Amino acid sequence: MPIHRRHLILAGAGLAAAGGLGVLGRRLLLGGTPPPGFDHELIAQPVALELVPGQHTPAWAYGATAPGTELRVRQGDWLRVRFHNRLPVPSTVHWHGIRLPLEMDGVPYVSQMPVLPGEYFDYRFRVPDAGSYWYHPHQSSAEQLGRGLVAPLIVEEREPTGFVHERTVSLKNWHVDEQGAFLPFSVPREAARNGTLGRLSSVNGVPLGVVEVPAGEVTRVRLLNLDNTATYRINLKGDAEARIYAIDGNPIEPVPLQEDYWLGPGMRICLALRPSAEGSEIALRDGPMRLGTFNVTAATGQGQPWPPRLPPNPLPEPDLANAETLPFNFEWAAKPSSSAAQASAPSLWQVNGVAWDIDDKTCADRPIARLRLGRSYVFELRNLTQYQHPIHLHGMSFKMLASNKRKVTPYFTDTFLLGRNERARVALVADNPGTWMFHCHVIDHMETGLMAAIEVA
Ligand SMILES: [Cu+2]
Repeated sequence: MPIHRRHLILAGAGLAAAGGLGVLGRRLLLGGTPPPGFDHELIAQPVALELVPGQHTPAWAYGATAPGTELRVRQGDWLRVRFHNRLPVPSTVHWHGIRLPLEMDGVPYVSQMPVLPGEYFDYRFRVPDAGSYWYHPHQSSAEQLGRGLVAPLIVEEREPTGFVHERTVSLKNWHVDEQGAFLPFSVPREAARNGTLGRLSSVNGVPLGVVEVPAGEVTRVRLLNLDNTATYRINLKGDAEARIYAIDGNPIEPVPLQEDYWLGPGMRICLALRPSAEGSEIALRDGPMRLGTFNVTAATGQGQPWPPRLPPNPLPEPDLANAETLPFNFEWAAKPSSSAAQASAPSLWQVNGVAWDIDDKTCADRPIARLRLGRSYVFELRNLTQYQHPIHLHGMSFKMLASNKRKVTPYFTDTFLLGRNERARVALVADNPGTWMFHCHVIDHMETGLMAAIEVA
């Protein structure tokens, strides 16, 4: 299967033509030729984890832990990673939420060929936006993410933000039984509903994990949902004040974290957390269920007031007055397959009447929308199902504008949790040439049809 040459040549070349970017945006996005070499060696490999006491789980990990090695890079700098595949299967790395050239996007047969066992691939790109991101394979995703191939990618602001303390809190459920053995990552009966849930939740890879935060001082807590399926209804129980500073990497005007915040698969929030009393604990919860605990330690004496709003990322502002509106319907579409006996995944969901087939390497040759480079678009997202879907777009961020289910203060994001029967309007500038995946981040929804390609040229 040939790679789309035309896209590889265009990738990175079209950004200069994009309107709406300030000088900073152009400087950050237009990297020119990447410097040779690499700064990080990322090894994907089998690792035995002890998730269940006394039992080994045959996980796959980036490095020695799952979630894997946290990569950190400064906004505007190059991220240069040599990815070594020491797994028994082909894999790729997708950098969730990062606006980058297509050939770095990690989608097999669309942006690159799979990296075979024993091979390596150099990922090199500039990171235009600060915030909390993550990386994972885009191949056999239910199994590869399910076994542990997920990890945080933190892009630091170029200037001090006022936060002195910082913690990364990665959430993931594990599909394991009482002996630590893996259970099926995707079951058709569940894929046809909310998705196949793991049974054992974890915080930074530890069931009921503990994170320490100092008393009376503000800590930046980067909360990442790296799970295949779970939407966590995030709330805190304990004596602490918490404010949301950013959604999916992008700053918002800080607002208190009040009731449950619904954090769908792939989504992130940046919290500022100020606990009161040393020695107390704050439960991090999913609805009524405890996921983990913040243990409040002694003040460090570096206490700071609440930092101001984080600086905005250099995102292009959609031109709504001249934007073309495109409808996207997300539908339930189970139909018996004529080749059901051979099919590895059933066809259950579709976007605009088309179900993605993960076994058909030519699906991306038939994009469901073709956008003109540099133009603005409004996407009308219609969820015609009884289940919620975290809708994610590669290559570009979009601005959430409105919903028929909730009041929206517009904000930029890469993933929007589209509720059951919800209709939402989002807008973007098509400033990044390529063929970009547009899909639900419930992994077994994605693998049973809820994915599409959008072309920008
Ligand atoms: Cu979905």
